[in-house]
Amino acid sequence: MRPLPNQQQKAINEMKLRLYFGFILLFTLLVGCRQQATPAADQNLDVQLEFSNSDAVGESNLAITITDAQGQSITDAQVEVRGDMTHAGMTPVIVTAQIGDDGRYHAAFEWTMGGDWIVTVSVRLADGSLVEQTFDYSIAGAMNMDMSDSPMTTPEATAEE
Ligand SMILES: [Cu+2]
Repeated sequence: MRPLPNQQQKAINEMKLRLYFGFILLFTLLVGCRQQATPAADQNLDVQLEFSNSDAVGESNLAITITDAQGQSITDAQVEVRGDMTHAGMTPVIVTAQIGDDGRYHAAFEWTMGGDWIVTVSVRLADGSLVEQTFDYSIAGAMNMDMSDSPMTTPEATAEE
């Protein structure tokens, strides 16, 4: 019996195997993340999006209603909302909406700048499939200059003369 070389070889083989499956898993996850989201209409889903404020820069609350072909509300989905401006260089606004007692999904959302926005509602259904619906908004106003949360704004800086 020559235990050492065999065991070493076995250990190496095992490591290779683990790496191999690790890569397969990683690849699957990466592909999974870019999973083909289908338009909501293709799944016979109706996605409605409402904002408390959708015409000016600032804080807003959104509500999403998702209904199936039978008109039943879907309340067990995972819903993410992403706001992108149509011009480059903006950080998207991404929020997760939570289901409420009213059967709608809610989240706080901030229009951080005036201009044209594309809001994408991503719905991960209970069966794992991903459905998307986009909405266009035109927001009035310039960039949000309310920097009250920013450490750059000190009381002295805003003091009046
Ligand atoms: Cu912008």
